[in-house]
Amino acid sequence: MAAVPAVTDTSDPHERAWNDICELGMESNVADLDAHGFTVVPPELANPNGMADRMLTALLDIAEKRNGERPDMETGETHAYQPNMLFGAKNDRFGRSQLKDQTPAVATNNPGLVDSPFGDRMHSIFYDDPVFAEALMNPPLLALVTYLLGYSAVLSNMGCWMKGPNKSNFPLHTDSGGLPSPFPAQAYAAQCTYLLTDFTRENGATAIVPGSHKYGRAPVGRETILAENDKAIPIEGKAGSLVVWHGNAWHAAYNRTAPGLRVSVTVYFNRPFMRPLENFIGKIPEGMLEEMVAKHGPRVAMVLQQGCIPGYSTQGDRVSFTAKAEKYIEAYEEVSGVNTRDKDNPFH
Ligand SMILES: O=C(O)CCC(=O)C(=O)O
Ligand SMILES: [Fe+2]
Repeated sequence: MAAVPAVTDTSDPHERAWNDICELGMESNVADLDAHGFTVVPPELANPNGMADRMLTALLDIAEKRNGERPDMETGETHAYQPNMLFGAKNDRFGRSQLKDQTPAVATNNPGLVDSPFGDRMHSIFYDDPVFAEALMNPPLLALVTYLLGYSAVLSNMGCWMKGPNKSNFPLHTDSGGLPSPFPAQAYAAQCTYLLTDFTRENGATAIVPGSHKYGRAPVGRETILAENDKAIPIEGKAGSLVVWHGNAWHAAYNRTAPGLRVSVTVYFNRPFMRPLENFIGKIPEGMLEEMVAKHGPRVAMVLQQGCIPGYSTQGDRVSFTAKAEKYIEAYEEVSGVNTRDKDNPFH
């Protein structure tokens, strides 16, 4: 039984966020987030209507289309021991035509970094299948994101990680969205990871240092070496689980020693004044936004950055960008009763 029960007056955004958590029975996930900086939501809650399997199928199709080869889930041969390449770029195997002027994705001064720590990273997947909008608007995910970042949280990017057997750990880092240390205590970013295959140490699970969201800074130098941090633990969970962590938490990934593939989708959020990794303003195909709003409600437009005003370069742009954003903000506020303009309130 939570010390503060669900409330009926939901005009206060903090109380409203807590109400959402209680209605979903996710009080212990919030306790995990506060105490340890991360939480695992089990498939019973995180995976409605076989959503994880539908995402996996969509991603295998996307990979086949983009790379000309269907990923080998059983052996992981298609993704094994890939070279360490730039995050945004593709390597020799994944997207051969894009192979040009590449630099390593993560610093090579990290001992043991002899191959790619993440295999294939597939970016900009959102438009390829409607299952990704469903995953974005999944109530348990949004309840935790709202708890961390408020009702005005926006999607920074959504992408897939597909990793076969490899030798390199992914180094420890934070997802604090480029904030310099020391960090403010409250979250400015949150990472949500859908596990589409089982995560175990052998399967190359994400690693986390419990409680590190309270360190107030990012790891530097040798602190980034996973093998040297005896406080790091694997985040283990069944396919269909959802892992959420506070942007300030120190995390990494273990190398995969087992055959097969580790597949996950990350849904990364930040506060609305931060520059997102992926740009959704003016990019969503005609009719798709309206369809999503009809299906998921007006918050989907806000989450997809439509309430944000992009950088302008003319007087006219400033005026028309603002008017456009206002339209989405008003529609959301009218239906939800949430006031997202109260910028001093961390839960706004
Ligand atoms: O591959 C992993 O599990 C680590 C991923 C990561 O750093 C992230 O999702 O922010
Ligand atoms: Fe990360």
